[in-house]
Amino acid sequence: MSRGLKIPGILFLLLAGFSVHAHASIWGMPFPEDISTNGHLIDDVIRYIDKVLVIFFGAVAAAIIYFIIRYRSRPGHQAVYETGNKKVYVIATILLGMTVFFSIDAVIEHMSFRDLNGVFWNFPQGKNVLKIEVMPQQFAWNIRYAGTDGEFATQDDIVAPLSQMHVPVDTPVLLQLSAFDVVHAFYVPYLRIKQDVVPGMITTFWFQAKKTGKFEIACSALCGNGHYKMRGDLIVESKEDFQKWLDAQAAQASSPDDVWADSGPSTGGVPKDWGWKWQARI
Ligand SMILES: [Cu+2]
Repeated sequence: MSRGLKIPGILFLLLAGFSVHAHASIWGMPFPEDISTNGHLIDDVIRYIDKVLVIFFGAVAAAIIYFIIRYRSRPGHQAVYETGNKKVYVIATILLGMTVFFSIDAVIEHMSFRDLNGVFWNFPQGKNVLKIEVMPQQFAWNIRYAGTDGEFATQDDIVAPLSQMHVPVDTPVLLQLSAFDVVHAFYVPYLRIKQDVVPGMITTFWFQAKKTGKFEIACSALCGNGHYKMRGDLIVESKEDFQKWLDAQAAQASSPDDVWADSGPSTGGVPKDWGWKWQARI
């Protein structure tokens, strides 16, 4: 191999190695189990991005290999200075750019907005929807259910044990979240859900779990030096078990003060805005 080929060759092998490694980890290792009714939509987008990027990367890599071999330096060949501004090059570049844009960006945009408008922003309504309010703080999840009156910010609100979210299986769950201190993000890989939680603002999303069990809630926004331990449990249980648990919590009648975490910088007790009137969504 001539000296001129060594560096691009090594670079190519390195890039190819990284790429194979990255894609093997998507194709070779299964995603976490999808326990939600809508998670497959997210997986579809990820798989599409992965496939189309492999195709483009393969095409670019093959072209580079072809050109470095075809036009390598060798006796009797003179390099040609080419500015690349001939009309045909300009058109070829625009066409290539459009191919990439329409096969990657436009498709992903289409898939995303189809799923957002059809499913993720299409919040469930009706009596069987379970509503939960969540206020994360450094470094725990405060979780609240409406009491028997079905209203939040009233005396009979039920505050769950810290970072423990119980939900019934096969039931739409609608969450409203607002952060106490800094930006956190509510992340449940098994549900394919990741939602930013911002101070002074209420964000909303919904999910429906189709399998019982205990699943990790993680904070996925770097929120301070205890970020790594900001974990919670999502406990999906039968409707009967959930009702039993909720009744037991109501019977304990723990005040929000008993539950509010004081693990970060002193929080000064339960903030006034913990437990808000449920925000109607348009
Ligand atoms: Cu956090």
